[in-house]
Amino acid sequence: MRLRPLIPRGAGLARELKRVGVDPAGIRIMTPKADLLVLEVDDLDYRAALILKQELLSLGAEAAVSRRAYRLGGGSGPAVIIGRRADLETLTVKLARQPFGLKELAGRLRSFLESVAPLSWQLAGRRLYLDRPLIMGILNVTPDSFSDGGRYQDPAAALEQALRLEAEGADLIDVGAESTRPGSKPISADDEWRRLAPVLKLVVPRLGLPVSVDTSKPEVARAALDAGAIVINDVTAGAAPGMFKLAARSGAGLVLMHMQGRPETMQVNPSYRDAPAEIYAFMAERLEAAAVAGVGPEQLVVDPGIGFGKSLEHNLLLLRRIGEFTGLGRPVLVGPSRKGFIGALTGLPMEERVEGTLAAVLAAFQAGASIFRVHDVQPVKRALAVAGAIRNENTGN
Ligand code: HH2
Repeated sequence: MRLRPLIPRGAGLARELKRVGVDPAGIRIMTPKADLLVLEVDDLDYRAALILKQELLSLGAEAAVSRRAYRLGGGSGPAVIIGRRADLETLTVKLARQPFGLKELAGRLRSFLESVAPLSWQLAGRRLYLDRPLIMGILNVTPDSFSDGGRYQDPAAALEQALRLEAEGADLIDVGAESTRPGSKPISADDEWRRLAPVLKLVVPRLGLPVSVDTSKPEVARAALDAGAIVINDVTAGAAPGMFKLAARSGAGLVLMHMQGRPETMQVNPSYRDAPAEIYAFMAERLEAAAVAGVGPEQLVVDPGIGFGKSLEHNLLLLRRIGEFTGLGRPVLVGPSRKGFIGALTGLPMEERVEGTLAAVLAAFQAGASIFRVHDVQPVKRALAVAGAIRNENTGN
């Protein structure tokens, strides 16, 4: 089975929209809408072709199949898939459960999407490509984070840790000054910035990697961007007024994470009818709200928020079905690192959750996640190098 693009993708559209006088934010929102892929599958079982057509129609896309596919008696032949990238991403998830060679098609389609048009993440002036998994190393400059609280508050210790994470293979470093562990109390913007400022001042110029700031306060995010951070990691998915506007104006990357409730009480009684479906709908709404505020789709990444208002079962379900979130058309980030669900499953304390973290990262990677927020960069880097090579003919290095 082979996949072949029939029509080159719409390069040059951004130039044409600029000529028409479209606002740069508008160009960022509109160009992906014209990003139509037309792909021929050279040989597909006719039963598969008809399922393919149904699935694509349900997404508002199309599959052109031979008239012969509708005759009794079976057989196979070529088919043509027509859809936007986001539709085809969703299709890979849907086809993975279907018979008659569609599972194989799902795998080919996913590799194809990654190779011809890897998703990318725009961070102010920089762009990260998702043709391989990315690692976001965690640097908490808090007194009370659940696993590394109090260790890197001193700016010199923070710098040393950031350089270690870089040397171990992190692709970006996420600096956080307010713990969001279950039961934690919020702190003021002034206190948060007092912790962050000296660390960012020291770390940003010394680090070759993009720096992300883990905050949900626009005033803290703005100061961090001024200090050289180029990603905002917002565990409230842009809830505070002004956060989307800040991202739109600055062009910074923005992680939209889902949380049910607030850290103080979120683990009291988390409840969902269907956690992945509800969180998917939430994310679709936040992506839309961000786009309306002028944030370019390429700046955005989605994260279901492991441990944020979720029971053990919810966390497992989300990791198992994380591939569904690729249907949103943006890279999926996941942060299982050393979290409570690993302790619950293994009976092990924080310092002994590396293997559990690795298992969660690899399962999520295989299911479709592509950015991993972790404390233990080196083992995750090594494991993903192998898992990436198995999946993609791509070494992950
Ligand atoms: N988890 C934590 C904090 N920030 N951001 C994203 N996008 N996704 C996550 O899963 C996530 C996050 C909690 O972990 P940690 O930073 O280790 O602890 P604390 O909040 O206690 O500082």
